[in-house]
Amino acid sequence: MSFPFENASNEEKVAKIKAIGSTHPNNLMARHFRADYFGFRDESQQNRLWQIIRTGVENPDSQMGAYAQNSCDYAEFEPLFEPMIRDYHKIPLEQEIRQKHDWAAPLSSFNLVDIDPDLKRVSMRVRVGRNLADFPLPGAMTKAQRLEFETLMIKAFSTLQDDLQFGGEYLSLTPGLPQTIDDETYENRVAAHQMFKNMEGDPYLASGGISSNWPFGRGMYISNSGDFIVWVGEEDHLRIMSMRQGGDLSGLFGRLLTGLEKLGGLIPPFAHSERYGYITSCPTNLGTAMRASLHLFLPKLTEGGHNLEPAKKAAAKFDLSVRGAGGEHSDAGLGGLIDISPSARLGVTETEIMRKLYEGTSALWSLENS
Ligand code: DAR
Repeated sequence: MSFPFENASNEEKVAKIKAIGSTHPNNLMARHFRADYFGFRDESQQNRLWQIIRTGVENPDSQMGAYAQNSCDYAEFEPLFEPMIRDYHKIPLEQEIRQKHDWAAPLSSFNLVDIDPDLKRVSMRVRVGRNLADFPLPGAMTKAQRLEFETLMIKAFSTLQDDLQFGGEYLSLTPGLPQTIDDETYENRVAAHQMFKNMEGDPYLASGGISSNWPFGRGMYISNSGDFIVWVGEEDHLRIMSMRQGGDLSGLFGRLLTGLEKLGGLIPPFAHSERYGYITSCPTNLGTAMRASLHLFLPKLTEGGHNLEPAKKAAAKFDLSVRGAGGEHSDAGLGGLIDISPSARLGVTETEIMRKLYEGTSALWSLENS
């Protein structure tokens, strides 16, 4: 039976969190939680605090263990969030947290074929998370707010779909809309790695309220060219991404930036702070809110695809994270196909992320072929 947190006393709540911290030392919420957090806050703030940390209490194996519920939470609950953010993003106490943005990649293009002509058909993807300042974050949205948000995005997409470079269509999961797709179409789009998976199956998101009211207010815009996609209503309000085969990382980033600027001109402002950059549900995504990744066949560094650990260990030296080609919590694919991505999101710029991906790929490719 799950811990009856809502009815527990402050002392019982603190004891539970400390117990998680001792059995799951990597749960950053439990690691940094302070006993007085429940003490000095009024009841409404205590309820908000519980909604923020609930995911880390109900899922002790969490990596971060907290999801912001409103854009203001990072400021209002700073004593809780800052130590977790510094720990995860490896920002020492003496270094000020002040996110900078820079997409201006140097003239020399980052093209993987410069590393090896064999890398001419690599699957690359770069995405950014964005949330509108005018709405609660996904964990705290009501069904009505999710539908209101989707209606706002459908209006913006009705303009974007006439754009020469980004024309496309919006596919909705909300029942009863003109854009609603059937289950088969949805499953096909998921299998094609275009649409996001059913979020109800993710216990971390469920505890954080992020998958509530599924599938209402969820959908995807895809350009006719298929290389520009916007997820609506996933872990953040929007996940805006460019995905291509090939090696031209600079072209991929340029495509995303142009699409992001066009879409941004059609909708209200994004939630952003001087300190934390673009505000996201999960503290792991703050800053650039960017995840740039590519799929590489590394049979040697994955022991034929049976063990991610050697690849993870090698990649960590270049500030890269490794996951299976099937996404978060998946294993290596056939032939040792893995997904590599720079770990840093906060305290680095967009261009630095692109450079880390390029240079890290070069280093791993050399190790694989040495
Ligand atoms: N389950 C969350 C995931 C953290 C990072 N991944 C995200 N945000 N998709 C955890 O705290 O482990």
